[in-house]
Amino acid sequence: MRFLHTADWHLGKNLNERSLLEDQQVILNNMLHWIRQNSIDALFICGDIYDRSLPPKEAVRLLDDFLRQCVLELEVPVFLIAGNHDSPERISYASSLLEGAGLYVRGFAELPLKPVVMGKAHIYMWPYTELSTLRWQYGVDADSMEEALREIFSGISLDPKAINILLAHEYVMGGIESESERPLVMGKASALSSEVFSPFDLVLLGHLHRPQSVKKDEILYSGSLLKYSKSEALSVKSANLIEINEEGAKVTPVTFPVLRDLRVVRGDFSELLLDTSEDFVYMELTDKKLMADAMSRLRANYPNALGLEYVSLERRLPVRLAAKGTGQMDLSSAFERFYMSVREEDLPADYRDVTEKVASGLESV
Ligand SMILES: [Mn+2]
Repeated sequence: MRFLHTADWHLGKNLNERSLLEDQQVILNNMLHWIRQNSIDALFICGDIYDRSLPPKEAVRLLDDFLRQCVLELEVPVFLIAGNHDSPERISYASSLLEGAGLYVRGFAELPLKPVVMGKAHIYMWPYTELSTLRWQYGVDADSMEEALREIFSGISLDPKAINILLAHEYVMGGIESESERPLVMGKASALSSEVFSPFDLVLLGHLHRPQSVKKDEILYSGSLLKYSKSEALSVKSANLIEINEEGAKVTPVTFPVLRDLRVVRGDFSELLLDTSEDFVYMELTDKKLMADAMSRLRANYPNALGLEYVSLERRLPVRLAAKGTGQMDLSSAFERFYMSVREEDLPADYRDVTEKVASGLESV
């Protein structure tokens, strides 16, 4: 059997106030194209379908369009669980009706856990659920998520002849984080040991945005659909093709073409102006002093620039100001000092007139 495992689509996400919807649409179209060419038995989407619990309508439309094509046109069943960014109620709307069509959705945990059977594969779906919900609404007597899951998983009578697959959205110890995940709970209290999942043959996860296996060919993160932070600039995003045969599971990463890459460009101002790119770029300027209007001038070459940072700036400003004892300075002298530190030139005379007027006005208040 062949499955495709993906997660953390975060549909409707903005990055530095830029909508990623067009990028998400392009990669999902390319994923559909791949599914059309490479027959699979099901698609697993392991949580954080949307970026927020109340997604923008364009994101809802994008998911609707994808699911219609995948489930109805390509006749590939889709299994989808809620992550910590999703609203369980909204995600699971009409889910019992949709099951008949081949769309299996779990917004809420269903206890006791029962599998969806697809031949030899028994698929268990565990949407993201908070410990307090398990304790107060499901009556699970546990002090930690680890204890709760042990209790829940030990209550399942797994078929030893089946390939038991768990879909979940959790943080498993040993996994490497990026900057774009929202912690499941504050601190590391949500990290689960991989032993919790030992009843299952294969655990397919969402939550960590970097594709990785916590346990080779057994406990896997597909990673997010796209790069969602500067820290992911160098990572390669993929989905997992999982082929199950007599010997076990074979996992192969699959990448899909993107509309534009997200990367870091580094150099001094004049070097950066020599190139142009439509990519999402974070610019790291190596100039030792601030350049006037750097961002707006570079935007002409990098229309999708997301950020600019000076990485070699000589940070003399606080030292210089402190050394001169600005606490004792009058306001216009302090401003003059500040201007000289930033611009490395004298404060023009007409500026000085203005600052003196403003300062004396403020001091008389
Ligand atoms: Mn996520």
